Amino acid sequence: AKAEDRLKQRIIDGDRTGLEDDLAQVMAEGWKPLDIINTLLLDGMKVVGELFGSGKMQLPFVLQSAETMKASVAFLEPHMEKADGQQKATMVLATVKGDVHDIGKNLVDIILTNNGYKVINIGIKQPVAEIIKAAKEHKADAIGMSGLLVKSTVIMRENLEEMTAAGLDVPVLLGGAALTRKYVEEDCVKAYGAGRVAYARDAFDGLDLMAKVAD
Ligand code: B1M
Repeated sequence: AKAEDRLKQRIIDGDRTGLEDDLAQVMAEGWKPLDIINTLLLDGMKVVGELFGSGKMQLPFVLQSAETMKASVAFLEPHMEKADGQQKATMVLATVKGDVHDIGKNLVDIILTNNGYKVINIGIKQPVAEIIKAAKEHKADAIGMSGLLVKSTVIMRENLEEMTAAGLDVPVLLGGAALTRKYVEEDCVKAYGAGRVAYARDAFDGLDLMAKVAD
């Protein structure tokens, strides 16, 4: 098989032996690190999600796939193009309470950081109080909340209600597989206010939105 196909299969199989050689080979063939992630690796992760969702793959194997994804991103990250110049604006970024999924969140971190933003990544399972605290402490220009579980979409709306109650006036970006644009633009906007909360379909969408709110 070609290194491209092997990489996708490595994510599905959670197979890390020789991973770096394949990544290096694909880069030598002219692939850009972010394109490797967005096409080859995320294609593999999509298959993992389907197998997991249909009961054909068990959790420990999904974890191996996630670890392979993380190792790949860590290997590719130093090879990504970086904008120079001063830091443009600050985002406090978290995966919401009760949710451990962080691959998408960490991609958002990498892409914003490489484009000159300062990202305060406070991690997974973050209660809203921690997000608000960090936003105040770091004088955030934006807050990013990620979450992949259906449950997390409800938590996000509740968080927005609490942020409103706390008098917070920081634009919020929401992202994650279980969200829909409709849910964000209808329910979440009701909880936090029009023009203050936006839906990011993927990490690049997040970058565009960050540029709009912060520059
Ligand atoms: Co979980 N899991 N998982 N899981 N897992 C999903 C989400 C699921 C859809 C799988 C399925 O059933 N098909 C399902 C959710 C079902 C639901 O809620 N309806 C699910 C489940 C059920 C669970 C557990 C409950 C399983 C269990 O314990 N029985 C459990 C939950 C634990 C918890 O959170 N409390 C669990 C655990 C895990 C692992 C730990 C094994 C592992 C996560 C490891 C980790 O992240 N460190 C895992 C994985 C890997 C997945 C799938 C297979 C892949 C997720 C992923 O990393 N995708 C996932 C299937 C799926 O998503 N369809 C699944 C790649 C990543 C880059 O995509 O994070 O969506 P994503 O990010 C995208 C966009 O969404 C967006 O940008 C990225 C692309 O550029 N984005 C943002 C995300 N956040 C953003 C923020 C932004 C902007 C854009 O701005 C702020």
